[in-house]
Amino acid sequence: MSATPKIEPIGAKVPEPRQNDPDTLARQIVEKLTYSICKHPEQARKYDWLRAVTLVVRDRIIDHWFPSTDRVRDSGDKRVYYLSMEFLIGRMLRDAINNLQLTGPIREALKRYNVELDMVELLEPDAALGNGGLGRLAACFMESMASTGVPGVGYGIRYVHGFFRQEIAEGAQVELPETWLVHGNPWEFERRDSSYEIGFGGKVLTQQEPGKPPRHVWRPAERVLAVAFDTPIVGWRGSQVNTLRLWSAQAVDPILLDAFNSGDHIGALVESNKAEAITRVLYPADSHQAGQELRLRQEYFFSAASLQDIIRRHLGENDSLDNLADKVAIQLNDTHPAVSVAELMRLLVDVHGYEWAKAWEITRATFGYTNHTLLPEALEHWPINLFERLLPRQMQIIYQINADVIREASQTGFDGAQISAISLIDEGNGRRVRMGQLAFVGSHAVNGVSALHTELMKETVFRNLHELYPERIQNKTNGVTPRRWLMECNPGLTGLLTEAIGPGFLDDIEKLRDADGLADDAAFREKFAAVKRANKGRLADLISDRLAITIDPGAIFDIQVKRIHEYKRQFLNIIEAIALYNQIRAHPEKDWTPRVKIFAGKAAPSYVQAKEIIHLANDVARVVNSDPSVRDLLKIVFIPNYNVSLAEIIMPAADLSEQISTAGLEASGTGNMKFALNGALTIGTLDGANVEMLEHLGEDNIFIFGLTADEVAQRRREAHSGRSIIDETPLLREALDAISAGVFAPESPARYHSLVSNLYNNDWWMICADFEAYWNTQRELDGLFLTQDAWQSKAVHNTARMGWFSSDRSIREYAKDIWQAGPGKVR
Ligand code: GL7
Ligand code: PLP
Repeated sequence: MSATPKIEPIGAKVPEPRQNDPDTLARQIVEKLTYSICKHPEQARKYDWLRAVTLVVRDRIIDHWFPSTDRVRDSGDKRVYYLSMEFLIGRMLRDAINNLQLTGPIREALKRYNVELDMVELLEPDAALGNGGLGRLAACFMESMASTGVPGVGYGIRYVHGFFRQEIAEGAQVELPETWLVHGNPWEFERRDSSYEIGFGGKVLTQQEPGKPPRHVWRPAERVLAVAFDTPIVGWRGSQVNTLRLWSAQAVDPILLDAFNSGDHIGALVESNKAEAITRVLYPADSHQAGQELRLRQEYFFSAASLQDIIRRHLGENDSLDNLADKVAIQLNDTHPAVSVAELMRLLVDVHGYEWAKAWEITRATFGYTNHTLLPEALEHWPINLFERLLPRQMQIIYQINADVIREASQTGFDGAQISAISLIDEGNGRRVRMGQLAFVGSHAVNGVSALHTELMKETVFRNLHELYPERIQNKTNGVTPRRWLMECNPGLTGLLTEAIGPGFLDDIEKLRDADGLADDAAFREKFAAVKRANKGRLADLISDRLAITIDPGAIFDIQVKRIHEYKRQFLNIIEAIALYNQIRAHPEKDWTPRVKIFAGKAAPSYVQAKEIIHLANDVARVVNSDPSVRDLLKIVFIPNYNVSLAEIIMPAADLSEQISTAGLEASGTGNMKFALNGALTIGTLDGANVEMLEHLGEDNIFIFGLTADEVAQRRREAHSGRSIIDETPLLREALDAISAGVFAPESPARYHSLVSNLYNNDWWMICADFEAYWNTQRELDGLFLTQDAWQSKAVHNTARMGWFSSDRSIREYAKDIWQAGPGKVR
């Protein structure tokens, strides 16, 4: 018998470090084309190049991914799990190439085949698994955790259809399905070995043994499978690669074979369709609760899968769950994953046999909760009967938590009104579970996302809970990643800054401060303005290609891009545009500063007023843009389908950023930060993070107007309406009259009657109240733009002073104050 050949133990061979020179990269790209895509370079189509380049980059990420994962496991360091229903990532290739610093060599390698890297990058679909600010923040946080060395794992949902594609037809929004996965997704790895059963419905069995607390066993009526898909998130300079794990729902039995064989071909697939529906689409509701059963299923599905995964990993490395909170921090991104609090209690008590009090201690020490909005319509609460039917054991647990909290409150001397305010059950509204209260009591730290928002949390929605647990609320002001939102989207400015202050700011964005003095340097200002001008040219080209509207890059680019919402007040901006239009026509002899007003943003499909606002913007644009009497002094543009990739072109091209929400209602904003970082001046209210921007920028470098949050609250208490203001403000009255008279919608003059009558009767969003201050500030900005030196000097100060608003800073604060993970170890 011949001897068995000796097999090298797995892992004995570490791959040679890869070379990153253009020759090697070119060879490897062709290798991928040949062996992974099966094409000759001569035959390769555009998408083949995208795939080949992605695979080459991916190999290099994997080289960093293994050691990152091993390092965390071997060190026993605490891991941070970021649970979020949304990750609005956008394209990934440019980010990965930038962070691995391969831009130059890959560009060079592709040139050998006459292929442009920029063209290839633009083919990638946006991963739009989020609605807006909240989801985009989660994406910035994932990148910053990798860049600052926090061992973070993101958990979310792998929606087949992300945020809908918006088209504008005859001025109105049309929603179309988004299909980011049609060309496959080379970034993700399906992990069938990490799949879990998730239950719904059924009943709870209670076993009572004498002298012992009752034991509860949940017997779900339905089960679906959660299957993991992993995407690597590579940090700056490739230092660390973290994992984004997204769950996909599948049926436990993919087909009911008996039904199929007996001829019921559709019935055979019913289970499978029902299961897959859970992760089919992202709910397009931003800042208001979707309120449907499928949404609650989504929330529980991804929370339960993530917790099972976390516990399995923990028990693979530790003897018990006793030390869970020492090794694991779980951050709840808004209340969407708040059911996790009840689910972890269920796992600890029912499955792992912990006593209630001990389980509660572990749970509270493990969770942190971030609140992202105070808008009442956004606060999640579920009807008790729905909750009970879908999650019967979790409902029992919530009742028990509630009883404990109420007991504690009574002992503290809370009265009936205070107790009903903190109760997890809303008794006044058809009996509902309040998810904000559940997240609050189940977490050791609760945070707001800007200083103002955090103070308002203490005074409003969580007033009584704050009184009961006064140490729990803290502030963590949002931030944005400077890699995507400066280096990648604005290479011109990045190059100029590197030349002027050296490359130090690339590793520590707060070093941008070194550029502050350059605001007084005329030669620098000129170069700064030239970069802006080139970026405006790029946006003007996009607008000309997509909309056949010609705009002048010499005009002020005045931009408001964000979700369309009444509180964000796009309507105020449009009314100001109409008033300006009227004035230009009435006084053609005046020295008007040319302006292009640019809008973009999606409305939730069921949000009637938001859709009317989009329609109005488009109607006004049509009339103004075709009126020869305003010449090039005013243009209005609505760019359809706002998404991350469009934002990357828009942010660097803005002169003026519109952050004009009704004070007290925008929790933070992050678009405001991206604009200012790229040298736009802000016109804004004292709301969200604008307040802190004012502190960092200085009052000469930001244009604040309007009512404060306190004044808004006061007016609302006084039942303010717009009527008298409209009567006394001719500019405003004439603009509203024009809308009401159908000047912008001659085919349907009544189209905007309800929008306008709301201003007369109520003015809930303080549009009339703030109109005059807004108008005056805009005219001040007109004057400033004519003195370019002064404008550009302020613009330079904006870029130089925005470093603090980096998500690296936010993440370091979370790591230190909430997660107790990685500080000291945070690079
Ligand atoms: C939001 C806030 O509205 C927004 O101001 C904030 O910047 C963002 C991230 O913290 O969170 N809250 C919310 O529900 N959505 C947001 O964008 C949808
Ligand atoms: N949507 C997209 C695509 C974004 O890039 C951003 C932030 O830049 C937002 C929404 C949030 O914008 P805002 O903070 O202005 O609401």
